[in-house]
Amino acid sequence: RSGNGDSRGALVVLEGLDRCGKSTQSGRLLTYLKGLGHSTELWRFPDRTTSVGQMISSYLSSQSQLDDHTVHLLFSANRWEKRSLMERKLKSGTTLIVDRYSYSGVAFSSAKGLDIDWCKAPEIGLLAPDMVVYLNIPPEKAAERGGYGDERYEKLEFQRKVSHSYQVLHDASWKMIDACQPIEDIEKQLQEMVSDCVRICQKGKPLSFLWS
Ligand code: 2DT
Ligand code: MG
Repeated sequence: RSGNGDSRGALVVLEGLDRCGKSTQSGRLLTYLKGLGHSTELWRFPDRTTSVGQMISSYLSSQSQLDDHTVHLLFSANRWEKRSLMERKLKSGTTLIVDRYSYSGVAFSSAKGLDIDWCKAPEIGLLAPDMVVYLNIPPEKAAERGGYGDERYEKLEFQRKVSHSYQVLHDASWKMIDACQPIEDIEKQLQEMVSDCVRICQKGKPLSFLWS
């Protein structure tokens, strides 16, 4: 089912606070789509395997200090360095499930006080997702889930600000899922949403670009 004619893969982005269940759900969604015979890959940003990604990773683990604007641009550069591969994969019929994307970039940096339009600017021209799913959880509930790790942003106080930024950033096209539900319920809802999206992309929906 891949690589035929105009049929392309879907770009599906999962967003949400730390500990909202993105990684669990994106893994399950990958298994589901592969099981249906769709060529599918799971990506995540930041992609810590590149040299830019290693700078980001060292910043997040507080092994290095960077100006807020600088690290914002590194996160964006980390998406730009994957852009052409992303386009090739989608055009060859592979669906990409992406755990965090430009919305995390804007939500986390604007939560630090950076101007939202300044934050959005370097994302212009990246591929726009065909679907954004927001796993919605109150920051307090997320914090109760087995605790955060000890990376830079994993603090309740900051996650409250990020939650607010996501509320400012989201639009009517985002699919909202109540992330406090049982894992299997979330999984089912996600499967339904994504199946529709994959079908529409297979039928030749054109790729679009941020911010749209
Ligand atoms: P993970 O916990 O998902 O590895 O993310 N972040 C992420 C940003 O500040 N800007 C971005 O552009 C992206 C993609 C969210 C590590 C942290 O990095 C934040 C949490
Ligand atoms: Mg994290």
